[in-house]
Amino acid sequence: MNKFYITTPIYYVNSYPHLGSAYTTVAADVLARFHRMRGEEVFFLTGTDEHGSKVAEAAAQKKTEPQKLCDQVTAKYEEVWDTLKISYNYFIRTTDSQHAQTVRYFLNSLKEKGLIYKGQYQGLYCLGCERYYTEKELVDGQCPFHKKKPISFSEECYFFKLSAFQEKLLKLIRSQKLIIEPQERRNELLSFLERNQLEDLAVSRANVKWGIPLPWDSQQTAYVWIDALLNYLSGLGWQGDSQKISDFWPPDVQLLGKDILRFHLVIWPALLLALDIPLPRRLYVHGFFTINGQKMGKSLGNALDPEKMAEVFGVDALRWLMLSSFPFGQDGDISQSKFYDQYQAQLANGLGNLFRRVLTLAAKSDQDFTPPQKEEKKIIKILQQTWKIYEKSLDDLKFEAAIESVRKVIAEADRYVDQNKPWELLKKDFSRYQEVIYHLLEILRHLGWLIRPFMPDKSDLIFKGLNLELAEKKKSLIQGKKWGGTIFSPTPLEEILFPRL
Ligand code: ME8
Repeated sequence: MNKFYITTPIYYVNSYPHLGSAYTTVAADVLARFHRMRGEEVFFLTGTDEHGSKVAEAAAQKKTEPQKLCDQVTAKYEEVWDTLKISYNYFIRTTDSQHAQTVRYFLNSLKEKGLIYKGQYQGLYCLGCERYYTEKELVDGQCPFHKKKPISFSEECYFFKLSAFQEKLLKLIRSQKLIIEPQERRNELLSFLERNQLEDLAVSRANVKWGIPLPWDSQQTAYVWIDALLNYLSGLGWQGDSQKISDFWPPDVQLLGKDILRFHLVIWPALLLALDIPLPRRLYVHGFFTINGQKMGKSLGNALDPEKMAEVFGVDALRWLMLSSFPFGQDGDISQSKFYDQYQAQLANGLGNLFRRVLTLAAKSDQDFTPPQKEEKKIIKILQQTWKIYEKSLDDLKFEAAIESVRKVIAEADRYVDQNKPWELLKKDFSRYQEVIYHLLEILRHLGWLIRPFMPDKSDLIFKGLNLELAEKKKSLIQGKKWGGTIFSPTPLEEILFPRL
C-alpha cells in the first residue's frame, strides 16, 4: 500500500490557536483525508512547539510554570483540532521525553561528525520569532513580522556549520531534487542563496533555561528551532538510527507558512544532509489569512477564533470556506461577512439547495431509480473531467481549484434540473422523469465523494439521504467515481444540509 507522510508546523504554545493557525492544519487534514480516500496509508503529524524563551516569558507573565502553560495550551490545541475534525495520526509535543532523546541524539551525531563548534554570538534577536536578524533584514529597525525592535544580544554558544551546505542546497534546489513550491517561493530562496553567504547557525542558548539541555554541556539548551524541526523525525518514533527511520520517511508533503520559510527550506534540509538522511519530497509554502491586509495573529489582536467561527458556520462548512476563498500559495483577506456570502452562495443556495431539490423530486415516486437505457453522455463526460481536474488540483495543493471544479458540477446539475423540469415530466412522461432523476441522484452520489475530504460529515449526510451510507463507505475511490450501476431508493431527510444562517 502506498504510504503518505504529511506534516504541519508545530504550534507555539505562547498563545491559543486562531483561524490562521488552523489554516495550515485544515489544509493538511484535507490532503490526509484525500490520500486515505485513495486507499493510501497516511501518517499525518501535527503538534506543539513548547520550548524556548517565548514560552518561558509567557508563563512568567501568567505567573505559572512553563510546563503548566504548555499542558494548558496544548490541551486547547487538541480540543480545537478535535472540533475541526483534524484526523492526525500523532500529536507530537516537544516536551515529550522521547522527543528530547531524539534531539540529544541528533545533536550528538552532528558533533561527532565535526559539524558543531563553540563560539561567541552577537546579534539582534527577535523574541517573537526566536531568531537573530541582520540589520538588512529589519524594516525600519523592526522585525518585519512582529513590528518590534529586536534586542541586542551577545552570548557564548555552540554553532552548526550551516555554511558548509550552501552549495549542496543550491544544487539540490536547482536540479529539483528538493522541491519547493509554489514556484515564486523557490525562486525567492534561490536568489537569497545566490546572493548571500550562509552564516553558521547558533544551535544552543546559554541563557534560555526552558529547553532541552545539550548532551555534552548541560549549561546550554538546544535552540528552540532545532528542537522544533526535529519533531518531524521524533514524531515517527525515530530514535537515532539514520539507516532505518520509518517506512513513512521521507515526508511526502511538509506544509508551512511563509514566515518560517528559511527554517524549513535552508536549516531543515541542511540538518538532514548533515546526517545523510533523505530529504522531504516536497515543501509547500502557503500564504497568510489577512484581515484588512494585515497578517492575522495574536500579536496584532486581529485573530478570529476557530471555535466561534465553527459555531456560526458549522465545522464542515468552515473547513470548505477556509480553503475556497483564495489560492493556497497566496495571501488572502478574509472576514466573517465574506465567509457568510460564500456560505450562502456556494453551500446553502448551491449544494444544499440542489440536494433538497433532488430528494424532494425523487420522493414523488415510490419506485426505485435504476440505471436507465439512455445515458446523458454530456453529464458523464463532465464528471469524468471533474474527477481529473479535482485529483490533479489536490495533488498540486490547489484546494481552491478542486473546490471550483466541484462547484461547476453543482451548477451543471442545477441547469439540468431547470432544463428538464422533472416536476412536469412526472405528469407527462414518467420514464423520462425517472431517467432525469437517476442522473441527478448519481451526480449527488459523486458530489458525496468529491466533498468528502473537505466536509466528511456532510458527505455522510448526502450518502444517508441517498440511502447508501453503508454501501458507499465500503467502496474504494476507483469504484466510487465510476458512473452508473447504482440502484437508488432515496429517503427524504429531516436534516438540512446547510441551514440558512
Ligand atoms: O511558527 N495565516 O509556530 P506558530 C496563515 N512553532 N497561516 C498562519 C497565520 C495566518 N494568519 N498565522 C500563523 C511556529 N500561521 C513554529 C513552527 S515548525 C518546526 C515550528 C501559520 O504557532 C504559520 O505560518 O507561530 C505557521 O506555518 C503555523 O501557523 C504555526 O505558527
